[in-house]
Amino acid sequence: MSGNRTFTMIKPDAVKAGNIGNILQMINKAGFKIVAMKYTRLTPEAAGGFYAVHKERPFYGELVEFMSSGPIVAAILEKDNAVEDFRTLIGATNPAEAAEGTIRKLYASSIGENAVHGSDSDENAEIEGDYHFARTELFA
Ligand code: FUP
Repeated sequence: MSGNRTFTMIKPDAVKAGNIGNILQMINKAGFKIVAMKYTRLTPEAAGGFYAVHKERPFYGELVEFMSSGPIVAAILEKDNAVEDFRTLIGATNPAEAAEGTIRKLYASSIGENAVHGSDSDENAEIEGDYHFARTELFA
């Protein structure tokens, strides 16, 4: 059975562009309930730890730099089939390939600066939610 929680971040590009409100409205309209949320800024260490799975990838350095470049909004969302439905709402990693009407199609500018994060499994949703909401010592 699929779980009912996922984890998201509104990334620095979308915060900087003034799209927090637009994105939260899309999330609510799609039927997700916000069960935890904070406006914060990741240190490079915190961003690096979050994306540790990508450590060996060529884009890791840029990803860490970007994710710690400005404030973000982190949130835990609740809905039946949350992980899959949220991935559908945000669209493909690369906005050029994202479906019409998705958050990334509307608000992302590139594969690196792609407006939002969404967990890719129930297991990662729990790990990522805990990372942001149970490890406050990582944040400034
Ligand atoms: P997603 O699950 O859609 O967020 O995508 P991935 O887990 O594959 O990638 C995580 C983040 O790494 C992306 F949001 C942006 C960055 N990335 C790049 O910068 N370049 C790439 O080629 C792939 C991912």
